[in-house]
Amino acid sequence: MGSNCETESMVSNPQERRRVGLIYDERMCKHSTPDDEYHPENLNRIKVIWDKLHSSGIAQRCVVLDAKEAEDKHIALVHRKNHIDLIKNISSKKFDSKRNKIASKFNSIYFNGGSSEAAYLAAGSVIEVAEKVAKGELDSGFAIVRPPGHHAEESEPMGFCLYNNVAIATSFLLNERPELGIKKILIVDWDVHHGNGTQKMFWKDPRVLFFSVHRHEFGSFYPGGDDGSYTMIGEGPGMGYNINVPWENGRCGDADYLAVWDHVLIPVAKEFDPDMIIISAGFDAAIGDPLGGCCVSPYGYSIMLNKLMGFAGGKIVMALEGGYNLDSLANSVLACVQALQQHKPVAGSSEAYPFESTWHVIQSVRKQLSSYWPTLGDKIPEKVISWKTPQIEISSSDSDGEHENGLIVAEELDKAVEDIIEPLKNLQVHEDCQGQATVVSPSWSSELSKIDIWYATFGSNINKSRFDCYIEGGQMEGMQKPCVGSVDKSQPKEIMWKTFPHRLFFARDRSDTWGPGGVAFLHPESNIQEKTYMHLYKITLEQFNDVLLQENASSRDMIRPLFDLTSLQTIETEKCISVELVQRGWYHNVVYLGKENNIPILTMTCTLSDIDDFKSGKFPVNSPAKAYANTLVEGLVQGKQLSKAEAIAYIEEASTKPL
Ligand code: X5A
Ligand code: ZN
Repeated sequence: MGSNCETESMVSNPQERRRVGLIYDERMCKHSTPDDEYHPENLNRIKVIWDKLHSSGIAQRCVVLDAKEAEDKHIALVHRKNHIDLIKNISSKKFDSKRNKIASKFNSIYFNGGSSEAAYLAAGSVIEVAEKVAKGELDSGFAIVRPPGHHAEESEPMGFCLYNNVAIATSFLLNERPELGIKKILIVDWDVHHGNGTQKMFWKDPRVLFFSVHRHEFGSFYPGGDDGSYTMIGEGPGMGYNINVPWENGRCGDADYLAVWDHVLIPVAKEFDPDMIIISAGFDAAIGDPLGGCCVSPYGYSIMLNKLMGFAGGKIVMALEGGYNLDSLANSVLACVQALQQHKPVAGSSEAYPFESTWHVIQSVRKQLSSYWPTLGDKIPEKVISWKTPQIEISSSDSDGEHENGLIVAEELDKAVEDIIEPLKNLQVHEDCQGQATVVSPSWSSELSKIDIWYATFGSNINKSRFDCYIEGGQMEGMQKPCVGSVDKSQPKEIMWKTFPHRLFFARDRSDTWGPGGVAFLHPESNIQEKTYMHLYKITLEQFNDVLLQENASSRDMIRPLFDLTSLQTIETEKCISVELVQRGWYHNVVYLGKENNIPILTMTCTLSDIDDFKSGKFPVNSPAKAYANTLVEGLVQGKQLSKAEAIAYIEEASTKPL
């Protein structure tokens, strides 16, 4: 029964670093959208991971393996011939003219000349790492691959996935390398999306326990439908060997994932006793991911991983799936590789406790599967479920990385709560809800509505009536279409003018709102030679998010918040934060301009790299459209900052002086 204990060698020398394999190959960067238009699943994902592992010195302590292309006969273990033929040939010249049309027939798929090779390398690299781990040449490994795999079905690429890399490697070990003794494989799919492809491939197979935790929202979250429901438990001999944990809402974080680990995955893993664990390691449930809307920290991932390291003699193979916030992605992978090396989580702490819905989901899953996994039939103690204090793990110093019931002892708790609140204390929180309740509030919008910031405007929003359109909705003269406004339509609590030592300039050649002509930008770096007039509005962080959304012409059904409490804390030291979620927007760079009455002053503009592109002529620098320039002049005059002549000269200078 269960191998939830460490091997002799691990116990005798806990300091000893484990042999961790890594695979990365630049050829996987060549898979891209046909005209290189922006796509979240892009080459930078694996590049930033590779860079981070090197700059931190971690890669140098790993075993770096060469990528390999998968063989068709191994791919054929899970994919049909028509699918293999398609992926094999799609990048060839003779498909040049048909490629886009073929891609459009599938769900969320693009192809270019580099797609085939990347797909073969991704699948082959996961096989390579898995085989080396199975042989014992490596303790564990991480295949840093793209395109991802878990949505790919038997005869259909989908959801950015071409070949199902993890399923191919799993079938390879079970069917092609029986001599290596890997008879039972646990697949843990922690990508924020359901692993529909993998689920189907092992639906009736009791040798593979497929576990997926994902946003589901009753079937409305990608890939949608009932496949990801907890009632999908497998069929025939595979019954009970398919476990879905479907989140009912976004914003799930460390506490939710760890509750599922402690009360579903880990107990089942003990009973299943796998010979190897393969992780469909997407990091789109990470904090700040633009698609996922969840908030798992690198620390959280390292604990999840560390708990799994107690099984299968530590034989863990990780394969990259999703993950679209480059910083979170790189930091999360780094934390995982460190955990693999050291068999302990990285340093850190987590705030908050699981959602109530998380306990409901856990209980539904346990009930659904209790006849297959008797341990799930036990009742979860009421005291565990009814916690009203944050459930925090400070660090995992004991050998199996678990605290009793996931709880921490009382004196540690006080300190841990203090650690969480400390950095947030200096933020101004409204009287009606102070302290801890704010920190652990489950609803981001009500949380952010309690925080004030100054939104400093330098473009047409210096004109109060124009700014009102962003809050109340509506259209003013010269605008091509109405604004939707903010959810919270209350007026700014205070308004004032200030100048800042930054360069104002006009670039781009048209905007949806004002038509042809340049749009105002602020150079993100300060320069004492320069002076920009800004109109400051004291609004809530929630309203600021709505303005960010409108300034970047994004739709409201995007996952929010774009800019949260963590961003607010970070920006005071970092000075700028590029908001991943609206990366294509021109104003996605939030810049910190200091404080006024102890409230942070924020604005939004372009990034420093855009400045380079404006300078090089890659993006145009243009004078403002007439209607737009008039709005600015009017704003400055009405705000009593400048006379009409001075305002015209000010705008004129900003639009003509070279960058
Ligand atoms: C691998 C992965 C997400 C697809 C989302 C499509 N795919 N809207 O994260
Ligand atoms: Zn995903």
